[in-house]
Amino acid sequence: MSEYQASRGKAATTFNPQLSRRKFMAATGLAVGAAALSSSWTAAAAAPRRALNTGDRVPALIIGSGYGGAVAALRLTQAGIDTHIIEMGRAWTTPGSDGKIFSPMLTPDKRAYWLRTRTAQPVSHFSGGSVDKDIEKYTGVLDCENMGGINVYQGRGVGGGSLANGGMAVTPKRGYFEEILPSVDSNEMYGTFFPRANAGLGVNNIDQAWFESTDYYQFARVGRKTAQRSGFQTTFVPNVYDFDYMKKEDAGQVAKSALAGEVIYGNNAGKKSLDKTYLAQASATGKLTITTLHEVTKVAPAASGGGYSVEMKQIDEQGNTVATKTVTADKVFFAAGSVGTSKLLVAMKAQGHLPNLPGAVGQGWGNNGNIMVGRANQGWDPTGAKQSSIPTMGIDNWADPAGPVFAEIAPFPAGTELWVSLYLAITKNPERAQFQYNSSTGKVGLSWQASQNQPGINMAKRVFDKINSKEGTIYRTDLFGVYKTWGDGLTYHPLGGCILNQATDNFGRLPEYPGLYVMDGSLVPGNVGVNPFVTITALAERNMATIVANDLH
Ligand code: FAE
Repeated sequence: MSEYQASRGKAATTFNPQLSRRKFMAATGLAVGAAALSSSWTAAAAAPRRALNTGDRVPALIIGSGYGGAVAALRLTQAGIDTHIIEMGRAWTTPGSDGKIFSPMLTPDKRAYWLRTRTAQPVSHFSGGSVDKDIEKYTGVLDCENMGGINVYQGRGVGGGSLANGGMAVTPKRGYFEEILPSVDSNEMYGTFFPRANAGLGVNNIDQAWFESTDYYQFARVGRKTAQRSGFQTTFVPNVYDFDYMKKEDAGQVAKSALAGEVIYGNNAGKKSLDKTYLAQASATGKLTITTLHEVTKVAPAASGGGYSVEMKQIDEQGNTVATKTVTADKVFFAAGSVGTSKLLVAMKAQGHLPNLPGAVGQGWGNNGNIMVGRANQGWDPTGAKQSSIPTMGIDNWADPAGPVFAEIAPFPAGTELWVSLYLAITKNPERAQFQYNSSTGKVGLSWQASQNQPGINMAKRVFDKINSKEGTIYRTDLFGVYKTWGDGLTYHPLGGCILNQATDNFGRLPEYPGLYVMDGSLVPGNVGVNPFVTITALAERNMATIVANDLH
């Protein structure tokens, strides 16, 4: 008998074993944040214009179109530089046979996952069994990359993580930011670059009166009430999902996206992903080209004429290589994400293509302390059959040295009452790992071990044990495996591997190779205490301001 079943009587929790796993499939792993906008935004979406070809020479090439890449693209194109993004994923602009661009949430199809034949849902189990299902192999939007000891979830396509994420737009606590990045002028960050990033991303706040009244945030109100009764502080969290659009969804005036549970497989409306914001603006300069379904595999100094030779493979929508190309770029911006950039740079150093890169390249990776967990509420605390997929409330226990946790109160939109409170806890786990090149396989691995999650679990446990004890409730042990309480085998927040002012100079330059830059989450030292994309965007804004002013002419 599971811990859950054993305590049912005591907790008087309502649980329907008949509830089909299918209903959960949509709801699995929703500890995120995300969304898309009205048609005027869609019209502005950045579109690929011309694929690069062997022999091309370009002034600026950006590897990856997530937050770091999008900021670099906007600031370079505004400075008048012809800029080319190489993105391994698709442009998410063409509807499928169902008329929608992205896969439905409850019945994920090939559009949901990056080159997998079976889904890898973050909340992987329900009531004693796996909720995963077979799908067609396709260049879908969400990658679950197994890095040995941990599954790292990442967005794939024009817009990177912004396509798949929950949109939670959190400026980090100033004291902690200063602790992790002491070389960065925090006055400038909090006075100029965080506000610039929030404006560029289109961050907005939920109408609190609507939050208090709508059925769709019952789950968050229950999460808040139970946290506060145990003495924990809660806070509203801004988001890039357009909350006005969401209210119209509720009123039945527009097509539902967040209120239809869409998030980690993409939002068909409502969300200001990067293709609607930074990339659309960069595209509007007329100076941006995006080459999709091309993966950069090698960067090395060009044999003649200066600059860098960049090799890439072109893939089809099933992941098969259909061509290899080599172009030359005067400047190359690595913005392939913490894992993508670190893997590339570690491989280039080990293979002798960029041998002078410092030893700090590949070091200091962390999972932002991510731990997921679910609680079974009392029968009188329903979380609602209707749930918005966009989180907007967090439990803030960061100041407690024994349990430093910022926990997103996550939706579980299964379309039916579950009485489950789900959380994505960001803990202050100090554990770090390194990327290492394996010369026999030619691949780069990550040294993270499952045991390195324990400090994070201990921190989360301090918070949720207290809530359970106060409420007379228990953990759900059926969501992350069979009799497994903690969702500790995955992260949504890979950070580090090429840390600012350690692997790079204080602005993301790789000084051993003038003209090479790092501009993404790999600059952030493993943990930022909140959901990371606002920090990644603001740091990129800061670094690009210096680079544009000093390095371009
Ligand atoms: P990223 O956005 O990952 O972009 C890198 C891009 O490079 C991708 O488009 C790749 O396809 C591409 N790429 C990689 N390698 C290559 C290559 N070799 N050649 C060409 N292209 C390549 O990097 N964060 C928040 O702040 N709030 C949230 O609510 C939130 N929820 C999340 C939910 C989910 C399900 C996931 C997966 C993430 C979530 N995150 C959230 C994390 C956030 O999306 C992530 O920190 C950023 O996307 C990282 O930005 P980067 O620019 O570092």
